[in-house]
Amino acid sequence: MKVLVTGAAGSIGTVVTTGLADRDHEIVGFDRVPEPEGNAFAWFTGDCADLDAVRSAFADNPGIEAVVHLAGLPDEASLPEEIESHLYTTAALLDVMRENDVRRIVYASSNHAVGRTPRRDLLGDDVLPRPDTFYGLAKVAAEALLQLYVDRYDIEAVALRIGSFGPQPESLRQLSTWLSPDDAVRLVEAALTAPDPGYAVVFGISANTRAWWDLEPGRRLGYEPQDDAEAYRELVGPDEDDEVETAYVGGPFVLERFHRPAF
Ligand code: 15L
Repeated sequence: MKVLVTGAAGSIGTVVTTGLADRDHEIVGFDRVPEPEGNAFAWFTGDCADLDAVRSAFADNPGIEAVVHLAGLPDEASLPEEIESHLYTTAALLDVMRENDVRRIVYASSNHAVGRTPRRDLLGDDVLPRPDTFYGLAKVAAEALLQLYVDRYDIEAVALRIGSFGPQPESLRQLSTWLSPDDAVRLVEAALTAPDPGYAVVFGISANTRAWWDLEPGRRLGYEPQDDAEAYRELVGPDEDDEVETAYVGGPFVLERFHRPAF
């Protein structure tokens, strides 16, 4: 499948582009940073909040069949910055997908879309939006936009509410929320190739023994995670922040130090 991947130079983007290319997908990387040295696939340098840049990326790379949208601020910023980074980029991609008859988009949403939800047993894909930050709020808005385009047009969208992506879990909370690099590739490939997902929400975590989120909706799309954060439990020492980090889904993002004026 020929796939445009935004945020291709980022930490998750680097892993996902390499992993998808290894699985015989044809990658077009899209990022604000120039093509990295030694890059092995097509590259477009631009900002995906810029409609003209997105149009050029598609025009320069005919035959794109799907979009994986990973670009965006990874942390809290002002409301306008978050809205541009997550909502406007998604809107530009969706409109240009429609212009080019591209149907499938896989979106890197975040657990912070529901981050203010108090921790209880397993959360399913039906949990109501409850952002913990403007970052989480912009993810909610982008998810809603995807739903709107699926309902209105011939678009299929899978929103991945990613937990804590990284080489290994680094806190007690991350023993529950970790998404390993290999599972990230499995997750994105499943979301790209699942038949008829309509609009689907999937929590992006590995097969963690202490998972906070139900893996069943992902399994229904063909996502079979192989890693478990528990393998690293000896490396994660007790920390004074553990209690607050595990009280809410969004962990540290609920803390007062993340509060800021909207503008
Ligand atoms: C995210 O969505 C953030 O991009 C990342 O910085 C972490 O906070 C992660 O979630 C997490 O919840 O661990």
